[in-house]
Amino acid sequence: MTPLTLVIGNKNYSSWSLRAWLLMKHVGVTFEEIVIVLDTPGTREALERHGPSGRVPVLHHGALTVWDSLAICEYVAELTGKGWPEHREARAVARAVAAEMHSGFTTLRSLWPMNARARNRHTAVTAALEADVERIDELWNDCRGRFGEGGPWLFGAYSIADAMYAPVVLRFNTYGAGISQTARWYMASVLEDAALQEWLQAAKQEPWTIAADEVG
Ligand SMILES: N[C@@H](CCC(=O)N[C@@H](CS)C(=O)NCC(=O)O)C(=O)O
Repeated sequence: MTPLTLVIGNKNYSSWSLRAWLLMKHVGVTFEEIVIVLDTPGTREALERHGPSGRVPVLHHGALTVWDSLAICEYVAELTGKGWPEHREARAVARAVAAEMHSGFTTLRSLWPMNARARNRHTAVTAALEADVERIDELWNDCRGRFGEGGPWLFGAYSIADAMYAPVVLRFNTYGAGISQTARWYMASVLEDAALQEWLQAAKQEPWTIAADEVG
């Protein structure tokens, strides 16, 4: 197969990059990665060299460039036949929860930025933040309850939905979200995942800090 190259941001902070990277690890495709250090004077130029949106992640496959984390996951799912649940109803719900993440939870994303290596951070919990946390908790419970049989993931087997919510798990871990037992159990599965552990080890080694994302 034509080689795949995934362009990502700092592993400690780039939540969108993590989604595409994790999915690619889970479906077992081989790819090269290029890390662009975010929040430096050279960042903009480096980002624009790789994709039209000036954002990461970006996937290069031969002459094709795919930007946007969910579009990359979809493309990799088409290449490999892996990534979405097999059953049509489960697949429809998996797409809905992935889309809900992609287009929503803006309060959670802005008040609790992903900071993979940080622990025991505390921030004021606003009503809007609490509502985002509660909705995610409800959603995880619903997926696990209806579709989780047969594996530890939201739809049993690993899917794009799990990749989409992995950065949320890291945020909950950093800022200490109050969540249900099922949600805590799901978080433990995500945190023990070998691919995520590989990402976290690399994040720990990174020398860069983004002050705006050091919260709590
Ligand atoms: N909707 C896009 C969002 C991508 C995005 O916002 N990426 C951030 C990093 S996580 C970025 O590239 N920021 C540019 C910058 O920091 O200069 C996606 O899903 O890929």
